[in-house]
Order: sequence, then C-alpha cells, then structure tokens
Amino acid sequence: MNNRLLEYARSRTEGEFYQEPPDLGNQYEKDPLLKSYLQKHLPKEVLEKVEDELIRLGEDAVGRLLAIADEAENDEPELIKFDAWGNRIDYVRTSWAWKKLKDIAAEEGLVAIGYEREFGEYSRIYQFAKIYLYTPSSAIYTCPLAMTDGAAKIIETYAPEALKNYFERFTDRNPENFFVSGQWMTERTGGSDVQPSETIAIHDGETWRLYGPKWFTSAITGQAAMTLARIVEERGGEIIKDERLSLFFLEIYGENGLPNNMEINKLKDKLGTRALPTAELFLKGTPAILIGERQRGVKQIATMLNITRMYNAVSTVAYMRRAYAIAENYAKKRRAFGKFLIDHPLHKRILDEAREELEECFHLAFKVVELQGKDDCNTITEEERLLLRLLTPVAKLYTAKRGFGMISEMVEAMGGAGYLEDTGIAKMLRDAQVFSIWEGTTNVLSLDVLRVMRKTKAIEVWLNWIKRMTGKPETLIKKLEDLLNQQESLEFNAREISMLIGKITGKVLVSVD
Ligand code: MFK
Repeated sequence: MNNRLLEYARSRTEGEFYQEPPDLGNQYEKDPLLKSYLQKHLPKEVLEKVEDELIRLGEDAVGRLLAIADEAENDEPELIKFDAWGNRIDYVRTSWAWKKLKDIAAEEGLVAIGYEREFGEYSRIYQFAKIYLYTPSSAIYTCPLAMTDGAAKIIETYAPEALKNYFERFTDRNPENFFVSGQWMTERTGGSDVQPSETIAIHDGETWRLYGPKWFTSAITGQAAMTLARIVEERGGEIIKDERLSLFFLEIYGENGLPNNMEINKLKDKLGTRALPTAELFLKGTPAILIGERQRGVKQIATMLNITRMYNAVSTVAYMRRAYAIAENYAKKRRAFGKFLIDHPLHKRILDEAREELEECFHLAFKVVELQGKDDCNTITEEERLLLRLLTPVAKLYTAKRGFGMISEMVEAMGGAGYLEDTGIAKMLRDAQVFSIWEGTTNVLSLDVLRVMRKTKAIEVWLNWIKRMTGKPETLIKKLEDLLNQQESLEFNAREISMLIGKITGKVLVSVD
C-alpha cells in the first residue's frame, strides 16, 4: 500500500471534531424570566437590596455549588449498622459535600428569609428566587429544606413554648446552629392514605413515646422530625386506641449521638435523589412532644404539606429552567445537516414550546409563593386565602406533570448526550420523576382540589379572578365549566379539572405579566 495514504489514514484515527459543550453562564443574569418577574413583583427598593445576592448565587450555581452537588451525587450515603465490636450504631454516613450543601443553605438563609420577613410579604418571593437558583445545583438538598420550612411553619402556627428553641434552630443562618427537620408520614400501610398508620403513642407518665414502623423517612441525618401516631391508653384494663392520628415532634438523635430509641433498618434504593438518604425505620419508644390538638394530626401536618408542596412546585420549575437552558445553549452550538440546531424550524419549535411551558409553570408556582408571603404576614384577603388553598395543590400537581414531560423533551433535544450520566442531564430526568410522587401523587392532589371545591367557595373566587384578568370567555374556561357542571363525574374528572385550572392560571398569568 501507498505509504502516504496509510499515513493519512492513521492521522484520521482520532478525528478532529469535538463538540463544544453547553455553557450556562450566570443563572440569574442569564434568566430573563426570573429577572423580569422580580422586576414586576418586588418593590424597586427590595430588588435593589437583594439583586447582588442573586447575582452571586447565580454564579455559584454554575461554579462552586454545582461542583459540591456533583461530589454529593458521586458519594452516595450508606447505612453502617454495626461498629467493629458488634454494637448496633445505625450510622448514616453522608459525604462532606452533602453536609456542605446544608451549611450553604443555612448561610444563604434559604429557610430563614421566609421567617425573618425583612421585606414583609415580599420575603417569600426573595426566598424562593434563591431556592430556584439553588435547587438544580443542590443534589436536591431542597427536600430537607422544604420539610424544615414546613416544620418551622407548624411551630409558628400550633406549637407551644416547648418548641420555640427549635423554631430558632430551623430558621438560623449559622451552619453550626442550623437544624433540619424531616416529615415522617408514610408507613407500609400507605403514603397517600395515612390514617391506617400503625405507629402508636403512649404516655409513660413523663413523656410521650412512639412505637412503630416508618417507611419513607427523608432527612434522616437531620436533627428532628414531625410525625403522626395514634394515641393509645389503658382504661379499666382495656387498651383503647384513638380513632384518628395525632401530630408529634421528635428529636432523631439522643445525647450519645445515636438514633433516639429507634432502629434504622435500611436506606431506600431510589430511582433518583440518590444523594439524599431516605430510610426505613422502627420507632422503639422514641420520646416525642404532642403538637396541637389530639386526633387532629392530619389537619395539622397539612400546614407542613402545603409548604412542602410549594417547594415541590418551585423545585420542578427550577429543574425545567435548567434543562431548557442546557438544551437551548446546546442548540446554538450543535450543527446537524449543515446548520445549527436552533436554525432548524422543527427543533426551534420544540424549544419554544418548552419555554412557553416553563413560563406558565413558573408563574403558577410563584403565584403560590406570592400568596404564601401575604398569608405569613397577615396581609392576605379572604379571597386570596382561598386562592392560595386551591392553587397550592394545583401548582404542585401541574408543574410536576408538565415538568417531567418537558424535561424528557429537553433530554431528547440533546440527542445521545442527553442520555449520559456524565453530562448531568440524564440525572435530572430521574430526579424529576419524584416531583409527581413526593408530597402527594397527581391523583391525591386532584382529590385535594375537589376537597377545596366542596368545602369552600375557592373555585368561584378563582373563576372570577381569572375572568377579571382575561376579560373574555376562553375555550379552556368553557371546557372547565362544562366539567364542573357534571356533578356526578367530578371525581372521575378530578385530574382533568385540576390540570385545566393549572393550565388556565399559568397562561393567564403569563399574558398579564
Ligand atoms: C425529594 C426526595 C423524596 C424522597 C423520596 C420520597 C418518595 C415518596 C415517599 C412518600 O410516601 S411521599 C407521600 C407523602 N404523603 C402525602 O403527601 C400525603 C398524601 N395524602 C394526602 O394529602 C391526603 O389528602 C391526606 C392524608 C391529607 C388525607 O387524609 P384524610 O385522613 O383522608 O384527611 P381528611 O379527613 O380528608 O382531612 C383531614 C383534615 O385535614 C380536613 O379538615 P377538617 O377536619 O377541618 O374538615 C381537611 O380539610 C384537612 N386537609 C387535608 N389536606 C389539607 C387539609 N387542610 C389544608 N391543606 C391541605 N392540603
């Protein structure tokens, strides 16, 4: 063979082309949606005060924070049940990076801002703008933060002096003092229907003690948890059980640093959120404090659920935005069939539709945040309170459902690169599946929407509010009204009704913003 030809062939072995990777840039400065929303919804002087913080966090989100989150993802938690001498220790080992994500959350005031209320009813908007920047670069540390925020809200709403110290800890900016709370509801008997739970509470003369199995306990390395149990008493030699569950607060670790009268049996092997330790455990006489009214546990823990559902909605939107940002940037760098992907009308259309979906979900989720801020500061009107109650489950279920589909589309828009672990994109899809499960499935939340419609005038208030903003009858509204009129099929249609409320709210908010 001709030597020159062979030499040429050999020089081609490694090829020449290397794809330039997507480059995100500052996540605040490069996000016109977030920026324009804040410009319209925060008073000028508030935005001026907080903008530097947002710019800094926007930079961290693609630098230091992202690197730490990657490290946490690559060093998953493990349960070490016994020490070298055979003693049961039930130690949940997490990476330094996971611990660092907690410290950063405290320093950023990710829970604290919501309770310091420096900016009154606007504090929640600022808090969630930060959470939105933090979440996709946090290995989902937002999950423990959501529960901690919910626990702070429960203490603020119901709890007596006994837990004041914990309220201070949950809202502390000093990493050394910052405590994290779990929310332990799910048992083997059910995650949606919690009333059949088997955990019981007895009073030993000094304190309440809990006994029973908990099946999904996230934030197991946190310091405290809110949980449900059925109070049991002995009367006249008979064991009498309360009909309904009560709400309890417990400390997870005792003074010796070991789980407080509990056994951690296993860490869950989850599809996503793998840096987050979620455990199965047995409570074996764990001391606990009864919160609020006995047998009103579900009602009282719903205060926490509504906060965590708001986190869920904003976290989904944050994931959607990150997936879109990567796919959009990639489309400007990747060529196929002679031009950049962005210049192909069909590819551009997919990206434009994804952006529209993101905008609708963003506005829906942040409307809930806005109303929650007013509720916290008692500046909310009665009508807005009903809107908040209705839109919280709607925002959670709508964003989770649309978000997963949209993120899947963004993975596809990246082609093979989207399917890879080391581009970090495949992981986003796995994580995003949790948003429609955690804190209530789409069906359970749709039934919550029906609960609100049946118990209050929220749907009438919502319809009036929407019609005031649109000013004209809309096809989607007409379709919804038809479904609402089919009284006998409300449960059958609950998901369609809830999704329509979400879609219409998002669309209308985008159009008036
Ligand atoms: C991110 C990392 C994640 C890690 C992996 C996690 C994987 C997933 C693990 C899980 O298991 S997540 C599942 C978590 N579970 C939930 O989110 C609970 C879902 N179920 C519900 O939300 C049910 O609707 C509920 C348990 C609340 C229903 O229970 P009941 O006993 O049938 O309640 P009922 O009797 O309808 O309501 C009791 C009271 O609470 C009522 O008030 P009144 O007594 O005054 O009438 C309700 O109006 C009130 N209520 C219920 N939901 C409410 C609420 N109030 C305000 N807001 C709400 N959301």
